[in-house]
Amino acid sequence: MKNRVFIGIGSNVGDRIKNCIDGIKAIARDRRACIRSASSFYLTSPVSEITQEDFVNCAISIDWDDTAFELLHLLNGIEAGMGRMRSIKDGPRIIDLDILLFGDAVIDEASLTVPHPELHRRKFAIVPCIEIEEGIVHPSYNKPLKEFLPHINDSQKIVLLKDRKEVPDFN
Ligand code: PH2
Ligand code: MG
Ligand code: MG
Repeated sequence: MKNRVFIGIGSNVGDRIKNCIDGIKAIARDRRACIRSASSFYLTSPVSEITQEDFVNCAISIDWDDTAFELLHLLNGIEAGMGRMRSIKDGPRIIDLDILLFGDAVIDEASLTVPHPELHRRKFAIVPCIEIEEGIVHPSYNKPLKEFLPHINDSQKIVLLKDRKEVPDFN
C-alpha cells in the first residue's frame, strides 16, 4: 500500500544545497519511491546547543510503497553512502534525511518515532511541509501543522534561499 510521506532534508557541511539535492536524487532512484513535490530551499539557524554553520533545509513529499521501517533503512543507507558519520546529537552533518510524517501513522518504536518527535517544535521542518501542503495535519495532535508556528521561539531563523520554481524535477 502506498503512503504519502514527508521527508525533511538538511545539511550544514560542505556544499549544502548540492548535498540536499544529491540526497533527494538518491531517494528518487529507489523504485518504491515516487517524488510528489519538493519545497523551496531555506537557510536556517541551527537548533542546537552546539555552535555550528547554518543549515540548508527543505522537504519533499513522496508516495512510498513499503513500510516505514524499510524507508528508514533506505534513508540511513543513503546518509551513510554520502559519508555521514554517526554524528553527535544535533551536531553538524553532511546530510540528514528524516521521516517527518508517514501518512497519518503514529509509530513509537525504539528505532523509529513518527511523526518526527521534534517536528512541531522546528520552524525549519514545518515551513517546508506546509509550503508543499498548506493544510497538512499533525496526526498525534490532530491539529494543522501551521498552527504550531506561532508558538515557536523567534530565535529560530529561516530565510528563503532557492525558490521551489528553481529546484530541479527529481523524477
Ligand atoms: N537538524 C538537527 C538539529 N538542528 N537545525 C537546523 N536549522 N536544521 C536542521 O536540519 C537541524 C538543526 C538534528 O537533526
Ligand atoms: Mg534531524
Ligand atoms: Mg536524522
